[in-house]
Amino acid sequence: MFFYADNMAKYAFSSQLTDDVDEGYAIMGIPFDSTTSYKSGARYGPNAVREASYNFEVYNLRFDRQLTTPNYDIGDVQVNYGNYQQTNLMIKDTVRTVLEMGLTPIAIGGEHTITNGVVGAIRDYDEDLFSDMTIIHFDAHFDMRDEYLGEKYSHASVLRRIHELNPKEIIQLGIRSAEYEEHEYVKQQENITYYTSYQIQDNKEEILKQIKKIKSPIYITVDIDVLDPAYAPSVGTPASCGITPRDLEDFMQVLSQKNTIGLYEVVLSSDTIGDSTSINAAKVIYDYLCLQN
Ligand SMILES: [Mn+2]
Repeated sequence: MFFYADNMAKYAFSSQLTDDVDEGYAIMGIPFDSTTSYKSGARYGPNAVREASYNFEVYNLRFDRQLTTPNYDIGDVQVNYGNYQQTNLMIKDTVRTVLEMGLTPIAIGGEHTITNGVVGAIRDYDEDLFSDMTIIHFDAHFDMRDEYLGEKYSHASVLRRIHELNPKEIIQLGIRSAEYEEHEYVKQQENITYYTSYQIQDNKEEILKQIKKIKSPIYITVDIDVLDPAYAPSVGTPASCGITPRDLEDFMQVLSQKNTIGLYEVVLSSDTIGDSTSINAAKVIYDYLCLQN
């Protein structure tokens, strides 16, 4: 069932979900922030992204596509602030319902911790699919700490928890900030590959070629702090020397050729209209949907 609070604000290009819908994309906000350690406010992300989407054209010039891909903004998942476990259950239930309807989930956060719920729902729904899945993770950080500030389910350990669920592979893109131990952990794992933002700046074409070779279904998770703070300053833990929105466009173009099971985006935005973080975050979803057309 949907645990959601209806939200008057909808993603600009979305339609009303009706009972006869059995394909397309379900957009949901997950306005949860609880473990954010530096700059909090990720709960405002979903609405900031929706608001920014109103500025976009139906026609996407870069990709020469119209955004006619069916998508439905189902509102916000009900969250229990300060209670990760409870929130996680409500996310899992909502995502499972979406999957059972034949829809692909697109979740807008909210802090990164809740990707556990979205990915966990996919695993519960189809374990074989999950064990064959490649997770594509855009982030300035590995998020691979065993725990952070004594918390196992923290934004800084979310990919570690997902790795423990045994997906086929995790590919991390745009990394440029880490704890020594988590870097050691990542290097020891055969099914984790990472590319720093510096490698992307120097060798983007080569890395895109590697991504093109992926055969398995993919799940995409984007922490918008993968972008340089020049393009996305309103994030929980900003880190210099990030990639550009153009780089992200190029990756989305290649990823659109793959069988995508879901997309999750972590955003933190100010409530100012025209905030660059919200515009660049909304554009990821816009490009993704245009490219599915
Ligand atoms: Mn991050």
